[in-house]
Amino acid sequence: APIALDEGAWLLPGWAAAEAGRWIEGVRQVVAQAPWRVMHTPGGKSMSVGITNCGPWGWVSDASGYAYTATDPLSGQPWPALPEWFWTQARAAAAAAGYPGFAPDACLINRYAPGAKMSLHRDQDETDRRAPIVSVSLGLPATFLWGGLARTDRARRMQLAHGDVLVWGGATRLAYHGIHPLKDGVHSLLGSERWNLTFRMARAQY
Ligand code: MD5
Ligand code: FE
Repeated sequence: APIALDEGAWLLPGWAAAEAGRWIEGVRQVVAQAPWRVMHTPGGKSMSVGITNCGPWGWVSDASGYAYTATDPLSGQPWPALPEWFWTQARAAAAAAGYPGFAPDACLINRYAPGAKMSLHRDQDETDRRAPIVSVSLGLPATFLWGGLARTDRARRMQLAHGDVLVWGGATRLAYHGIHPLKDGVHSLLGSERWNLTFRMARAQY
């Protein structure tokens, strides 16, 4: 059953764990077409996570800023298709959290190795912020940092484990959040890695 974290934010503990193999297979298919790459912040720093995308739109970051693009800048080809399994599962997770009709057109995939982190930020490159974001965590656990609508609001900490699914909507949709440097460890399916998939409605109307 979903656990309410905050106004509009829900945790579905272990929701994706039973079918982790299908999730992992889907990511491997995506990576075969659009390999993990390091992106750079507009400020010129390289991000510590490996990133790829699937679906009609993919999130990219470079010296000119953040954007959703229809093609992979590495290949010039469209981003790999969103596996049907991903789409139906993300839609079902959103519905379970009270957001029926979620129709993701973008899936950003992050790969964390030990030490990789994500600094405090907001996800605000999507056109229609009424749509939630669905986040699926696989592999090693991570400490998730989750603040308020202002960067200076005190951040709470929460452990995200393999298979956990989060749905961020409503008032939390634009909250600041981040991931602490990943602790070393070994996961039975992903070894020393953590993967996170975020399903977004980048351009579609919710
Ligand atoms: C991660 N990814 O674990 C996280 C999980 C990203 C990102 O932050 O942008 O790729 S997604 C957590 C999230 C999404 C939308 C809103 C909120 C959290 N929030 O309000 O806290 O790699
Ligand atoms: Fe984010």
